[in-house]
Amino acid sequence: MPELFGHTRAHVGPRHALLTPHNHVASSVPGITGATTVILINEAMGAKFAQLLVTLADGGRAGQPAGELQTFGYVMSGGGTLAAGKEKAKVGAGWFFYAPAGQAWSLTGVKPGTQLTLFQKKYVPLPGVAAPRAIIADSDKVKGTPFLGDPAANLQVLLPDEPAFDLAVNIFAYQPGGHLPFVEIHVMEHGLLMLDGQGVYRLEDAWYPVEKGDVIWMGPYCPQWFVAMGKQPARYLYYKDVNRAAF
Ligand code: UGY
Ligand code: MN
Repeated sequence: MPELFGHTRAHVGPRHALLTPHNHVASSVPGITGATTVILINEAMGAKFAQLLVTLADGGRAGQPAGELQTFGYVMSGGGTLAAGKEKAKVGAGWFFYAPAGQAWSLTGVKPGTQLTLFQKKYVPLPGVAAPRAIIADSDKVKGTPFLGDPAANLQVLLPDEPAFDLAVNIFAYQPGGHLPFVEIHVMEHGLLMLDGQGVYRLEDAWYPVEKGDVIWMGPYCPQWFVAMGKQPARYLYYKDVNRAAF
């Protein structure tokens, strides 16, 4: 969508935010070189996690040494060689990885223009439960299920649904006209990237037209609802904190 001079669809508030690609300003992030990196969401916005957008140039590299952060990454376009903990694979568009806290990860040997989004969060261990393992996989191989029985809203859960994980990342695909069945209000936060298509997102008491490339932060208890519009299906990737009642 073109943005009129001096105008933007973006909004940043205490409980939700919408950023469009027209708003992006790059930051330097340790471990990411030969790249344009945008910190889309982090504590400064009010979130308890960070979401980054990384666009790698020829010879660019992204990675971080073992530390207290866990990292989930999803490749939107391009590809390269990914390592996470002891896992290693050649990856392309639609692939994702999970590097637990205490394990290093890297993306090297990239095709110029490779783009990925990262979600990072401090891990909250669960007493008596072993920490999660590293994962590299192709989202095309993850089976989707109709959300609450609705075939117009298909949900792919990318990470294992196990108590060891304190975050989840899913892909929602909606047929045109498909929508969330009700206005959700929940304690979990979301960081969301529109992967395809367009629609209208209700956030608190505002309705936003959204399209591919837009990013949304939904804080705890942010009322939320989505309807897909247009001629093609809409898809979004989203983060949520899970499996911990108090921390
Ligand atoms: O998992 C979720 O909370 C999801 N249904 N929320 C959303 O798509 N905004
Ligand atoms: Mn939700």
